[in-house]
Amino acid sequence: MIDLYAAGTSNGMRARIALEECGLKYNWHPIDLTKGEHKAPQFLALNPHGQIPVIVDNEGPGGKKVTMSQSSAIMVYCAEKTGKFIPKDPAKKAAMLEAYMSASTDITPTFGAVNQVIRSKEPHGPTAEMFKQRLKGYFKVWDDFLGKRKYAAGDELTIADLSLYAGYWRTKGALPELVAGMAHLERWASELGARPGIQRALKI
Ligand SMILES: N[C@@H](CCC(=O)N[C@@H](CS)C(=O)NCC(=O)O)C(=O)O
Repeated sequence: MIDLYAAGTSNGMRARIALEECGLKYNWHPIDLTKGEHKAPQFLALNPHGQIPVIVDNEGPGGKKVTMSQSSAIMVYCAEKTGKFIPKDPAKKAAMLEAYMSASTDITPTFGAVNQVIRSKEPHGPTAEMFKQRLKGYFKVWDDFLGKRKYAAGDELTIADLSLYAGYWRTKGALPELVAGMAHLERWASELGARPGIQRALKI
């Protein structure tokens, strides 16, 4: 059994989506960020960065326990453990890696930056706007891509889609204007959002 420590953020949901979609059994341990539970000593023992998500796989490689943070690493770990969502074909895998990194390292950190600026004590409007436009620009490119291919990295559903969906879902919930009017992105998102695994993951 796997233990998942997370909250309903895009990084937290990235880990939960991976577990659900890979069909891995897990215990859900919600971490209340507003109460600072991620800075408590018992949490810092799992991740000294004091950030969610964290998984503890009690039956990791060789039957040994694995403790892991970093939502994108967790996605790869779950996919490799179950043999799902990572293409076997090397060319398709290369496309998947590019798409996956864009979803994980462009979209989510930029959403995080917007959020941090907006929620800061003295929000700086031009900085917030700059990050918002950057995020919208990423989604516009994704909209173009998804007009030409079914899934984020081609004709196969991969962890790039699962990662991108977590970022899309958070952005749509908090800043819907940044993904408005993007028909291809919407077509893709409604297919992903209808998946039972994703629906279970996001029901918190
Ligand atoms: N690179 C990390 C980032 C994790 C992260 O930023 N977690 C946020 C929530 S989405 C968090 O725990 N924030 C609380 C804090 O930093 O104090 C990942 O992908 O998991």
